Amino acid sequence: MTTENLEQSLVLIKPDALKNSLTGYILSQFSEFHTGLRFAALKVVSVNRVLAEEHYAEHKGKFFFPSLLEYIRGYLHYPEDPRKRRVIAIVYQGPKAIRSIRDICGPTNPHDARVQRPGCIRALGTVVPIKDEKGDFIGDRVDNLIHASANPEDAQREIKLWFKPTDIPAPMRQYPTEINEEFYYYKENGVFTEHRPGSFCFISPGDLVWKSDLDALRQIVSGSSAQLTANAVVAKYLINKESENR
Ligand code: 3AN
Repeated sequence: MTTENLEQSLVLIKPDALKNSLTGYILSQFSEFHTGLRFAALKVVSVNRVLAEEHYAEHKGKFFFPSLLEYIRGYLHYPEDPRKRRVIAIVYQGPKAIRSIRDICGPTNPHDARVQRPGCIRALGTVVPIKDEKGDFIGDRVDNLIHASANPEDAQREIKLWFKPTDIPAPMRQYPTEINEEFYYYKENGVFTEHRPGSFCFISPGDLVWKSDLDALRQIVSGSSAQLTANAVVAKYLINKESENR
């Protein structure tokens, strides 16, 4: 089978799944033996604020957004222990990967999952009431153990958001890359081509980067409108950098 027949999907094993020791169960549900899926990339991530906000950008402004950020960042399941605030991020590759992974996960809401697809992964999830500052109920938080890309466009956006090209073996990379020729620095939601006090260099000449990231960076530094925000490009370079973690 050529790579054109193969889809990729981003899966996140979320903090509630780690807390309940469901990692092995989830990985066996996706096992290549049953599904034909293969690992293209995998890493343990302490989710920084920028990455959480970019991953869930479509939900910004909804009542559950602040709670969703705290959830994916592990603060809800591990309020006392930063060492345990992690997700496992995986790129799977395989035939019809997006549909087959979503089927194994089941519906977004665990209550629906238990009724509609007993035995799916999310049937093991929970629904938790969210209260406002006065203690009044404002809606539910959905702790559904796992994230899986919903369609090919989301998969591409999410894989490029969480992973650098060099996190994925070259024969498995599905999106265009380019060799960068500039120094790019980041500080407080902005990118620059010269060092400024307090900034850090996130890519250097010779680094292999996603072409779409480089297109966006060139547009951002020249002041024109870009397809991606600086934060959407930089989020993956902040992963597991302690100082950027809150
Ligand atoms: P899915 O994860 O099934 O693709 P999305 O992308 O609509 O679902 O939602 C992303 C995450 O946002 C969900 N996994 C869930 O944690 C949370 N979420 C979505 N819709 C709601 C809702 N109506 N109430 C509370 N949380 C929600």
